[in-house]
Amino acid sequence: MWESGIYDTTKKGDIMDDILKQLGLDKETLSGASNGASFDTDGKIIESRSPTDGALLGKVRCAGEKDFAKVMDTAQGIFEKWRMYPAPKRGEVIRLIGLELRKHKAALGKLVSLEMGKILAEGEGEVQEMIDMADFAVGLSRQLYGLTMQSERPKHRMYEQWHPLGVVGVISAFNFPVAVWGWNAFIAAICGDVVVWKPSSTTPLTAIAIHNIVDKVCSDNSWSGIFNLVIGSGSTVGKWLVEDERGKLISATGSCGMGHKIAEAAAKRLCPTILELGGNNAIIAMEDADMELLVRGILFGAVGTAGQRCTSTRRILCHKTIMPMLIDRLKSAYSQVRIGDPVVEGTLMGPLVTPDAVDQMMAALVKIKDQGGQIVYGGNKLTDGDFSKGNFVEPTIVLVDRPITMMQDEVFAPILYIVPISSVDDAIAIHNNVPQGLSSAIFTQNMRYAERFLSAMGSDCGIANVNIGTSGAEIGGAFGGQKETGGGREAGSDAWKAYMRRQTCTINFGDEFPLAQGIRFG
Ligand code: UN1
Repeated sequence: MWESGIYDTTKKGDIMDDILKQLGLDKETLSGASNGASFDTDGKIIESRSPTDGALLGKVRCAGEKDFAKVMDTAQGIFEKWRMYPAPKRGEVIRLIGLELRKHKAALGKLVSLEMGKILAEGEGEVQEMIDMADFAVGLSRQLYGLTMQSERPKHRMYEQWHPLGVVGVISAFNFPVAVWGWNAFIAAICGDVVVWKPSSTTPLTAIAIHNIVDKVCSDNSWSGIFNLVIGSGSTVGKWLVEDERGKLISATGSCGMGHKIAEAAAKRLCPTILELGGNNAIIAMEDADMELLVRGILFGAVGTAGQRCTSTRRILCHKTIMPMLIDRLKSAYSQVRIGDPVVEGTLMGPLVTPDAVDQMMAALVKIKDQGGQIVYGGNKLTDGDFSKGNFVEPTIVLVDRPITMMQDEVFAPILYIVPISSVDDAIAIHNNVPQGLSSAIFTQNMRYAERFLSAMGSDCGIANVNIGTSGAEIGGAFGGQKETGGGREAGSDAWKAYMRRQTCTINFGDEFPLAQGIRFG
């Protein structure tokens, strides 16, 4: 619950009030567990603090165990009706949600920026990503196609159809507090599923705002309860959600460590999962790369969102002939990055999400230096003046002669390694030699290099780009990756199939009883 009078006396309080007003929300009506759930007194209170200056943005009461059970019961009840509502009509509800989100794009973008720390343009971009997803889902609601097969038996017809799964649990991360929920929730909803969302406890206010906007549209259309929200930690609410038999699919975004735990718990009850976990994304820069595009691709990929995307560029595998030039260009570009309050126009890089994230980056840099990494740009916390209360760091470039052990890990911070390579084969071997497999890119004008990179002997990632960076994917494609990234696919293409169950149907319209494989029986 956003309790009244809890805001700091700083300007953050005014911004929050303004956002609340624009979103048409009042502080008292918001809670950490919603749809039919009243508070269980054991729901813990958590705080949401601005990563920019530590100001208190709001307090939220988490869902207690009884709240959670109520939400799951309600969700299950709604599912039994929603699954029989025609898919194109389900799409109509999502269309109305898309319209409502458009109205609130600026305010929601600002709330994301305020609570998570990404710059305003990226905060709004994320809301746009959710709107795009709504549009995509509306179209898809008329295209949940199944195939018709030719039966080997006379007067038999065979086809497959897709039915909803049931209650779908969505566990989202702090770094995309809005868009990733949209990828899952809107697809699940047009598929006829009902969604229970556990957002990151670091960004509860954003989740509450989205939930209220979306649920209002649903209740205006007599469908309240398609989207549900349960706030709390991974070890309580997250665990309940993954283990609850009523959940028929768990879609989770987060670290590889978190993914392992979820996969094990879900596997115990044979519940399918969609896992979108860590990345360790590289750009291969060949000797003929268009420098202008390359530098822009690296800058957006490595510095954007302060290196806190799962698609962030972490490694540059650079042809040795262009390495000195690239380093010079990058240093100059990095020195022009304006670091500061993400809500202020013109800022290019905001803070890291928590003080812990800063500590983790600094600890990683110590190990990187121990392993022979040479910091050629950045490497420090920013602590002076305006930076003193926030989680600010310098974007950092590290040179290594050859890959070091630390390069196997995903550090969720703006650390970029540059490694020399001498051929495309050399680059691809280094590229694939990490546990994760999310996103990848090559910058080249040589079609042989590009096609080699895209071939089955090339990048082993779920996303492979040419002359585009590793981050900033469009929603139309299926999003996700291989190896420790978890193998799940979300958003576009035919990712919807994971949110439905496939049924193969065979109909005999003759008066004989032929068996498949020509078997004669009795
Ligand atoms: C994430 O960081 O979890 O491709 C998602 C991108 C965004 C999504 C990132 N569209 O960078």
